[in-house]
Amino acid sequence: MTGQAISPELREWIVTQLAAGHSIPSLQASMRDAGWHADVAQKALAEFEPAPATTSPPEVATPARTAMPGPDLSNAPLYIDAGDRRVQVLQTMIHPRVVVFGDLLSEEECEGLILGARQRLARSLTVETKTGGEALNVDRTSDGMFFERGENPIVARVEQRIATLLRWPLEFGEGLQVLRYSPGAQYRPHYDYFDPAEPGTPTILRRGGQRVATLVMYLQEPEQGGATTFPDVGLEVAPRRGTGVFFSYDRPDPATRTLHGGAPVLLGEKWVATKWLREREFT
Ligand code: PD2
Ligand code: ZN
Repeated sequence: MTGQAISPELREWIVTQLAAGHSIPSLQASMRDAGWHADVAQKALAEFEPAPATTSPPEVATPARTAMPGPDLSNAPLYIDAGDRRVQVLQTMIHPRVVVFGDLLSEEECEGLILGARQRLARSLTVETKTGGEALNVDRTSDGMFFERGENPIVARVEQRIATLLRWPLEFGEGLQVLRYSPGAQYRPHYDYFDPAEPGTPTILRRGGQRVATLVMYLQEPEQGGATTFPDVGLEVAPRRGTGVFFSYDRPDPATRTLHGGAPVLLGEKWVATKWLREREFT
């Protein structure tokens, strides 16, 4: 024990010196010169050392959304009341979140959507994230068109059913897209969310934010081929007429494991209607 105490007067002197712009090492030297023991000086000055700088946290990936579209599966139901129709739950997966629905659309609804779309088919355009516009896409060799939201009574009825089933406002959905795949046509594996790294993405996001979920509904089944595939998890959904495959992605990131594609149609024609759901109202 040195017998030298850290008194209130000493503390006050340190505060005054620091306020005058002197550094802690220089105060340590002054104290030593004035006869203070080095360990006492160090202990007294340690009280006034700035807290060590905390290292900034590592950069984190896009945070996951919390509110997401999806059916209520809390009681492991075999059927879900989607308002005007009792829809079957055929298969579910947690990661990625995938739900296959049976009896989602009636034969008449499938026919009606095909009839309304057929005259308006054009070689499919996909939203071109490099520019924010649309472009012919070699990765998709189907023909396609978009309905306006609520464009005709069948479209409006199906959209309301989807909103009820997936518990997501109708207004947050894009217009239904219809695709026709002839033999050989396919949709190579892709993500449906907009790539945040692409320069055109901010423009696209102005209309309702990111896509957060997809529902692909099969309107006409081919004789062979045409499954919707999820290569990351080895899942293939058979394109049975009237059924639909739903999947959601809580961030625009491959970690969602929602890479998916339309396998080549081998025989016959495959028709689908796709509903994409956005974070907010799609205008
Ligand atoms: O038609 C399909 O199976 C399919 C596959 C992948 C449709 C889509 N994506 C889509 O419409 O995004
Ligand atoms: Zn897709």
